[in-house]
Amino acid sequence: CMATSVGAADPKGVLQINGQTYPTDDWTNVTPKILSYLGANKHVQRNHPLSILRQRIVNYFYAAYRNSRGNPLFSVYDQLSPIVTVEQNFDNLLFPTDHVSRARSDCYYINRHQLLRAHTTAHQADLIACGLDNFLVAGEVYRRDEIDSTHYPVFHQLDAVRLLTKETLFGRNQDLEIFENDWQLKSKTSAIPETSSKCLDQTKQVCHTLEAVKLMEHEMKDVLVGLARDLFGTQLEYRWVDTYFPFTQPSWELEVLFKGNWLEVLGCGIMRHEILQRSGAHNNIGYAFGLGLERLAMVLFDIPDIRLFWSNDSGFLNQFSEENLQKLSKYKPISVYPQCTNDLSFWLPLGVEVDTGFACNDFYDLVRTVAGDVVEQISLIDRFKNRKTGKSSLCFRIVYRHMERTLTQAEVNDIHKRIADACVENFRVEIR
Ligand code: FA5
Ligand code: MG
Repeated sequence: CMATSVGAADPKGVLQINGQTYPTDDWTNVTPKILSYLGANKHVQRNHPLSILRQRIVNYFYAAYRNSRGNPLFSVYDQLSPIVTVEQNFDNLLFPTDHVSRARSDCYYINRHQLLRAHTTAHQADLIACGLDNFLVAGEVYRRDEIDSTHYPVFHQLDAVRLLTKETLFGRNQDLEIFENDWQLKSKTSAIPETSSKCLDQTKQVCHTLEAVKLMEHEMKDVLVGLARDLFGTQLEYRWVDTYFPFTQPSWELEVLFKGNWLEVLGCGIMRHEILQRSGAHNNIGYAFGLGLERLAMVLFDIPDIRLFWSNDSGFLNQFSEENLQKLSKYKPISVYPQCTNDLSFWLPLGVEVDTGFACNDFYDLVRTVAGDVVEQISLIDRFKNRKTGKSSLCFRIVYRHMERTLTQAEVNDIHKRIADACVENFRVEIR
């Protein structure tokens, strides 16, 4: 019932998505299976753990920031279309043209110009250009990635932007400035010298004053630690880790100590002024952050496997309720069904090299398309080149497990066979 051809779209073809027609080209790599997630909207589904977590975070921001009349300052966008342009996902956010995140092997492209957003930050510049200055964006994002209990090609993010003016940032100290020297006068048109391009650089952007950046950093970190305490409890241990994003500088990740491990919760930073400048917010300074809902929800609800968020099983869904958002219930496994492991080895076509000529992500996508969610994990366990024949061999270990029942060996063998056949057809390999 599912198409088995992955990434090899008809160059003259089109894709129909929600009644809209999109041209495909040699960049198209979105699969029918992936497209089936559009509109699932788990983050707004009643009583779904992702929706409960989203509401908790939104409520925290509503309470943390109010205007003089007592109304929430932040507005929320949680139903924006995940189909975005390369400009929205990358260019507007100042990703260098050769940045690795743009690769076909990492994103789901509809064609050369459009893709399924890889982060909810893709909407940032547009919303600022609309005149918004305090907003949250929640939705699902799509990334081609490895397969295990914490990675899934579709997961959910929540992003935030807060812009301040000189008046809101400095209050009574209006003799302070956001911008160095005459930057404010020039900043509508002049190019901002780049202080960093692709590497870690924790210095402030040259256009900002140190006092503006320090105040922003302080407010942002305060509010984010407050959020982490609201979710994990006031006793929480946390740390800030320096990091790099193309669209913020300086940038940090917040990590929290949970059951003995440091867990990355979110990325954040002072927004690159060029983004604000291009979106008509040249008088503002802003902070932004983005967090992953699944990763937090797995910890907060004790959910052991990321696939459970897609379960329609009432045994799973009935365990959660949004009646009392302050009380997060822990997940109780219904039962654990056995795993079934099968290896798949094949020879690559002559001339295709093991390390350069074969993208494992293509294989993972093909497996997802053919087998769906019964595949729990895939690992590359062996690769070598036969000196005599010149052919290269790969061996993948595939772990099968159904979330709701026991799979029979015959069923697993049948799925395994279909994966092998699809590999022969799509990659012209020879099963060993
Ligand atoms: C981003 O996506 C940035 N757009 C976040 C950001 C926004 C930074 C605004 C600064 C300003 P990153 O790829 O690290 O960054 O993902 C952000 C969060 O999403 C991570 O902290 C993590 O919580 C979650 N996340 C990332 N990858 C995965 C994954 N494969 N599975 C589950 N959660 C993930
Ligand atoms: Mg990260």
